[in-house]
Amino acid sequence: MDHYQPDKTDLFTFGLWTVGNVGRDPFGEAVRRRLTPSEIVQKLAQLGAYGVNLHDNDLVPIGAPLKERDRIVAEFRAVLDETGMKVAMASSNLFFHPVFKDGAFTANDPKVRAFAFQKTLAAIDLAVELGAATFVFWGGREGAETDACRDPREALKRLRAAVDFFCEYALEQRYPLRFALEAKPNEPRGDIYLATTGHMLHFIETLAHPEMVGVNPEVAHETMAGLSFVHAVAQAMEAGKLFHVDLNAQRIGRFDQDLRFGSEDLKQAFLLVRLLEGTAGGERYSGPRHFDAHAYRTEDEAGVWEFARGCMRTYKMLAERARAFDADPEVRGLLAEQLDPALEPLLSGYTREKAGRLRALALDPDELSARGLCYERLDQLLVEFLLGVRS
Ligand code: GLT
Ligand code: MN
Ligand code: MN
Repeated sequence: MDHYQPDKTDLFTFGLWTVGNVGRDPFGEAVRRRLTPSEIVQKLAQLGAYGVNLHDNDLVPIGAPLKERDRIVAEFRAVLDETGMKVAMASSNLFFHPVFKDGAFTANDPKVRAFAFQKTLAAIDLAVELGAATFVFWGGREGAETDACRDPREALKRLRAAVDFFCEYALEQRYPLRFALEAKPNEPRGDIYLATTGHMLHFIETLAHPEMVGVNPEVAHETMAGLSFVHAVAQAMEAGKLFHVDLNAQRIGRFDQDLRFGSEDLKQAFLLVRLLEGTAGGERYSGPRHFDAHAYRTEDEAGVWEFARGCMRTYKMLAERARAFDADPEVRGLLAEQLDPALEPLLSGYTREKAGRLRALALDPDELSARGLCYERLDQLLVEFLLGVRS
């Protein structure tokens, strides 16, 4: 039996736009034919995925008459039922059509904003109809090339008004839906508002219904900003806000590469999977593992499926490596050495008595700093586990 063969319990998902990517870039045309949503669902089911994610227009063309929409949705539902595949997440495409060139919810023209609201209301209905539990907002066009065009504070107010509006709508309709905000620092806009997951986490606390809204961090986006993705995800998890996650790979300082999961910076990928799987003891992330990535432009259709297999296989290999690492007696010993359980209770929950006891402790900073922490050894062990030299 192949240890790394995925199945539905792994909760692996792909956006229709990920394996469906035709390889178009700013310098060249499509290199692959467009796969139909049904083809994608069928093939991913064979490969062991749990489900798919979609934008409204990945399924229903923009402006399609209602009858046409209903026919497409019914056909798609039939393929989902036949394959047992789920729609885990859905979204509204608020970036592709030229109408969104100045943003969607932040556009200066209120008619453009109204169109974005109209489109999103319909996309939310579609998401619920297809059984999606999470609705993502990725505001790719919510930004500016020149900040002379609007006060960024006004943009934030408009974004807040929009998210509040859709929360109210979901509540009124009794939709079992949660919203997840996805940050990105730039591309396609010169600067995108709320550039990182940290920005999003603060923004959420300013909303009317913060409990309905979480984040959807993406490896590539945080890495583009030169930040630690692991720290961003950890902050979201600790706040109970990791509603969804976009996995891919990215080299720092580049355009949004959306590469196959684990294909760059394997060490960060290892630490990320370790965090999500909770192998070091923290709470495990229980949501879908979404690969928001696409195959190299060099690939034909077979290469696309190789890419999809690779994302899932690498995740499972890293999970296995992380479990082995965290079960290793030497690793555990090195981590445990740092701890002093007797002292911990003094370091949280202020009381006057605790403050007094802290003051009375004999702590010699020179003595404390003389001690080596063995992190070189710890990290070398990590590398040896990662390379499979130690198991
Ligand atoms: C787009 C973007 C992704 C987002 C998608 C959701 S669309 O492909 O690059 O990062 O997650 O809207
Ligand atoms: Mn994404
Ligand atoms: Mn991306």
